[in-house]
Amino acid sequence: MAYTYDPKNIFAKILTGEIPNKTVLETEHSLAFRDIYPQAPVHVLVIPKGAYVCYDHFAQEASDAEILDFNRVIGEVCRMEGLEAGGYRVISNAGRDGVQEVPHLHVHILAGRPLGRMLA
Ligand code: IU
Repeated sequence: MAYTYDPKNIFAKILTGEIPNKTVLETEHSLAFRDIYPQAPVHVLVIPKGAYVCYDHFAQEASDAEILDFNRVIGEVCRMEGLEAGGYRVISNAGRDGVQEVPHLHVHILAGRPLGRMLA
């Protein structure tokens, strides 16, 4: 499948600095920042800096270094936010059925309240 990345999406603008964000952690290949409409006491989004729409796009085109960094940042944010004891949820919405609003790969890290069976 050919992936079409929209360079004007909101997370692309966050990456260029056009739109401000509350950064939690930034590395060479990834950025973690607080969701502007938090659905839990902790709601952090982690995105790769590269132009990837979703996980399957990332898996196909990203370098090993980008994939390693992205996954490490997810775990590191959980550690930095002190989520080990209470637990957390990591979720990524993709495409139409996944109800993905922003077409730049991101995972949600949710924590700080019982999350029940909610998906995000
Ligand atoms: P989704 O998985 O694509 O549905 O999630 C997009 C998230 O991006 C959603 O939780 C929004 O609150 C969040 N968000 C944001 O943090 N900053 C923004 O400027 C916009 C959306 I627009």
